[in-house]
Amino acid sequence: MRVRNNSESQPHVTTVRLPNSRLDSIQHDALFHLGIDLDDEETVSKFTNVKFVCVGGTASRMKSLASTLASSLYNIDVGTVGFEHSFENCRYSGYKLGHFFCVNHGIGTPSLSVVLHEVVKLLQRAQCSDVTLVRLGTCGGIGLPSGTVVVSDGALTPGFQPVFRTSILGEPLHLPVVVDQSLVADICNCHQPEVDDFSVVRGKTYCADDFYQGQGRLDGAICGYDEVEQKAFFTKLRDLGVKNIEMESAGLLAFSHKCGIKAAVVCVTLVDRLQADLPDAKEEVQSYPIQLVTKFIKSKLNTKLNSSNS
Ligand code: R2B
Repeated sequence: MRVRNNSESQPHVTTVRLPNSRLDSIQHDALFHLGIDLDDEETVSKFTNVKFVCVGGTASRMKSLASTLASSLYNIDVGTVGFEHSFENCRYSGYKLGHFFCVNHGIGTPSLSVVLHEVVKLLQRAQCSDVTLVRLGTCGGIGLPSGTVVVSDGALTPGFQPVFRTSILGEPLHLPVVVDQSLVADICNCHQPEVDDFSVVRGKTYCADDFYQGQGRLDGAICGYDEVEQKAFFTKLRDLGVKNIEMESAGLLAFSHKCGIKAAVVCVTLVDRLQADLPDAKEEVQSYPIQLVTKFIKSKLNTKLNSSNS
């Protein structure tokens, strides 16, 4: 990302600048899965003021988040919210209003990476600046009751290393997982234990590449281990400081670091994996990351608006 400092007296403005210089010379480009033509200046310009991109697995959770943000940031009644741009197609759904853009990513890093490529290309084309990306997800906890919110301060992948394993031209490619610890602290600080119905913890996340064997479940269609080996896996994770298991954190943190965009992962536990394999949490726990991240975005936007007015 290139840092543009417009004048000595103004704060640094960090404009999205992706590490692919070829993008500048492509004649016609479109975002195939978002259904956006990058030559459509009217649509692209609607995204220029985006400061927060929120992603999460399901379209319904992202719509619920977008409605909550519209109401909380802009006092728009949840029932009447009209987005400046939205799409709901068979792959992904997205909702843009004011400073936020919410989009779902499906399950796992392959699905996530497709949408991330297209979202960050849109941010660059729209000349967005000072963007923060947050994943709001679900996960299994390690020794945490269902409904606990975990803010990731690291992510490990199979092999127990902080690297995202992907491929390039048929060869393995390992990208480092880098976490912005001040962003983690800022999000955690928005928790109000006296008001909120949920607990927040920070810790490492184990990013698996499968929901069943990859996460040590005994109830998959195939299972090549027993209860003792399952327990040893969880003990190892716990000893490494892992608080939760999901399937996207490492990809999101490594990809956004490579693109120079600040990012964080906030997930709610649906089951304590030391007790059970099957998620057992109430539906309402899915609102907990939404509540926490809404407070975070609101506080950051207030700070930005106050500093630009002073
Ligand atoms: C958590 O929940 C999903 C699987 O049910 C997956 O996206 C994840 O990481």
